Amino acid sequence: MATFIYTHKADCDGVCSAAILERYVDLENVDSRVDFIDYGALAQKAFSRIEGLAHGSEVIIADFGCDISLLPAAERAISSLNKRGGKLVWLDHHKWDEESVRRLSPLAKVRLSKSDELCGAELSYLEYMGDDELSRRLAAIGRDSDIDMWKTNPPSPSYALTKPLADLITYYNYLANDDDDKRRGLLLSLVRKLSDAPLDRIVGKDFDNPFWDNEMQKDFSEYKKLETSKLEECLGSAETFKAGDYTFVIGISDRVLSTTTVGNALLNRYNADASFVVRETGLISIRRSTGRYSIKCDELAKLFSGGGHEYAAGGKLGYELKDLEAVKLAKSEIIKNVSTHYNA
Ligand SMILES: [Mn+2]
Repeated sequence: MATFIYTHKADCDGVCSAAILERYVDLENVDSRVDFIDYGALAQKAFSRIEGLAHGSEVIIADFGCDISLLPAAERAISSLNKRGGKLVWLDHHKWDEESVRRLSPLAKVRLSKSDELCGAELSYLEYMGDDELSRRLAAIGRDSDIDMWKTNPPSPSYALTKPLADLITYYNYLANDDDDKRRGLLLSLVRKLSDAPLDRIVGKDFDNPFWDNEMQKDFSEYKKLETSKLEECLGSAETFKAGDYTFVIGISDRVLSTTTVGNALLNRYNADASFVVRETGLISIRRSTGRYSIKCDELAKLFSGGGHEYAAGGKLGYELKDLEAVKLAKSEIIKNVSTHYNA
């Protein structure tokens, strides 16, 4: 019997969820495997693995949501797991559609929170490690990154570790590119360092020296150099437009940059009310400026077949930005859709 843990690959909340759950399986002294999940192919892969797990396996998914596109694979995987005496616990704070909640709730222990109530790491901490101080602090980092840090502009994180940790996660995803095993290796080393971390470094306020580990420090410096040059490139070529009573800004972002970082940098540089960060893959991240509660990012994301939170959301264009023509088309499409939305 073993426990299989899947958490969202993309950010501090997912990685801190994994670190907390890693502490749980260590404490319970059970065999375990930590892996990372994301929307699309990675989730399909995870569900087909879960479908074939050995008798009595336990699965925990944290900080990752189900939607209608994943539902058939998820349902099949959990049913098959249950038939073989296994069980699945799913902890999340993304917005689920009703159909997914209705069909998965009888099959698994599904614990959902509102997006800004409890993050994935907090749900993991409360469910499994309620007595553990380090887990409580790791959960606070997840919360800082997902919910609290971006409430002020510019962001002033409560923990020195949050922002550099978010950057390292972005960097490792970048280095791995599409190599799932490489990504797992890089992120897992981070998870192990966090689950074993000295408590005073997790809660530390040393913003100049947040890391306690040479490898983390070295990787972080390399990331910073790359980030600076790519961010300047993006800010320099950004475009603003007005719709409704608002000023919007569009930036084309290299995938090494975290969309959160770029979004906030664009909002600051152009004093805009909301930002559209477009990646080469055609994915769009939408973020509003502090206090612009009247802008609903999830509503704007729907214009691009997406969704998310009111304060931040994402969608897609449906094509890649391979050349300047595609970039031009992307910008004009965003301007047109958003203008139509506010004039309707
Ligand atoms: Mn989260």
